[in-house]
Amino acid sequence: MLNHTKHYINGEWVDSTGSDTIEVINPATEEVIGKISSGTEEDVNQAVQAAKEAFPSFSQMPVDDRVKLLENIAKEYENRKDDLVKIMTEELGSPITKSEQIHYQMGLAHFKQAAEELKTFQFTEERDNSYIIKEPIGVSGLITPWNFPTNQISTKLASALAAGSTLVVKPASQTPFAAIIIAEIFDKVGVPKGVFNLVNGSGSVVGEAISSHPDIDFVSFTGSGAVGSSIMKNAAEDIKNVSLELGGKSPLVILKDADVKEAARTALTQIATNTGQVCAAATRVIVPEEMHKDFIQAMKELVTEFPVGDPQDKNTFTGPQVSEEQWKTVQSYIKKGEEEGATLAIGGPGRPDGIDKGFFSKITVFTNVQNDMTIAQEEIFGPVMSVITYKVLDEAIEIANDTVYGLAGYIVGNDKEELKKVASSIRAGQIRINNSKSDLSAPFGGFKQSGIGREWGNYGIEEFMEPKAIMGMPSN
Ligand code: TAP
Repeated sequence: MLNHTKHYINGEWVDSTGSDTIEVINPATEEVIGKISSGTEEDVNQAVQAAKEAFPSFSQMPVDDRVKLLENIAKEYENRKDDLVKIMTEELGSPITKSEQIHYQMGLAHFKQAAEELKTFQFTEERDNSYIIKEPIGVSGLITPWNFPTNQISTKLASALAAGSTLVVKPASQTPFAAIIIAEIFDKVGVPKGVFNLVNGSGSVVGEAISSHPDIDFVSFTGSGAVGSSIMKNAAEDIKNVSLELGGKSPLVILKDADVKEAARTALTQIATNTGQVCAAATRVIVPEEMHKDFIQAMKELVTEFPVGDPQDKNTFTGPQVSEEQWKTVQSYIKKGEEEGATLAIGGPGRPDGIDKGFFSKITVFTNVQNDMTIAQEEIFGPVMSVITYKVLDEAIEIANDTVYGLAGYIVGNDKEELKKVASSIRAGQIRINNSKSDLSAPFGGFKQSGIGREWGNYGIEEFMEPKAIMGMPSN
């Protein structure tokens, strides 16, 4: 049992001012694996005070020293690889190979990327009659979700440190242990006291206390739209800056000249990765009418490449949903899809055959989906795909954009003009063509209800800064 009932405040592990705890459950076994403190408003006040006191000095830390700090964090993160991989397999239920290849690696990459960005980051700019300085924004509150425990937290932490801002972080209560390891890493490398503070606890107490705290200048949040909206309302009270990375219902447009098998594999990978618990996942697949039959057939043949099961098994591709609540949500959407008249082509309700414990869903594909059905409009956050057909490309683009979200878009095909047309027409923050690999120096974030602001690379660092314009500065 992992009992971590302390918070990390002002460079020390300290007891909570409250005595309540929150249990953490392994979603594959349904067993309790540990507990954390259910932090209080007073804990947040202490953490904010520490971050506020640390700000004047940390914001002046020379850039070279901040680069060194980020590099040292990356090195120590590598030293903790086994611990991070193990804990994300247990607390999230991520298959062990994916915990390493995706979760561990992405967490590391953001620290390395921020160090590189900082080496060339333009902190000043001269214009005709003004001198512009980018300054750290101040005390920042970071609130992160459970779906990528290291990635979500490290992109924010790396950007905040690179910018020279100090912070208070609250990780998701379902996956707090990876964040605790990151706190241990920060402690080990000697991040100056008060710069980084971690308060565990529920969103309704600790998260609320962060988003409404008068001494927090900026809140960077990743998670659901509903919570994002409530954070924005709290932040509006004292005109705090916010950055929101919210949900998605991203389209995958398959062009008529695409290889059917490649398209089918791409589509399945999108919903099977991280059990569909990916904000940028393509969950609406828009396929030419004449390709539909072959496409579904190809997916039926390929689905065995994505085994669902024990996260400790190296051959597993897809683990359980993170929690019973999330499993029930996914199941209710599958039921809703059937009720609304979509046709089940693969999977369906309940656990996969042979599994009788854990929050496992089947990889599920619906066909005959109309884009106005609930399963095509709402974020399910599970391994569930809606396949929608189109006759002409303009119709595919219209369907792709017919959503309140705009986080990402995907295209499979070869015709250059068509690829360009679709890429420029989808209203979303990131477009990926033919399984192109990720680029952590490029901005990540959403149009429309997918959010406000951008993470990753220099765009992420800018979020933790304010520009200041100075006019009339004597030249010497
Ligand atoms: P949220 O409820 O949005 O939780 C995300 C983070 O916000 C967690 O740290 C949570 O704390 C905290 N939080 C909850 N209520 C808060 C409040 N009133 N004020 C401030 N912070 C608060 O997401 P979830 O429940 O984990 O998942 C629900 C749905 O959100 C999913 O089904 C999915 O659609 C979406 N989601 C999206 C993303 C991304 S990356 N866009 C990630 C996760 C989930 P606790 O953990 O203590 O509740």
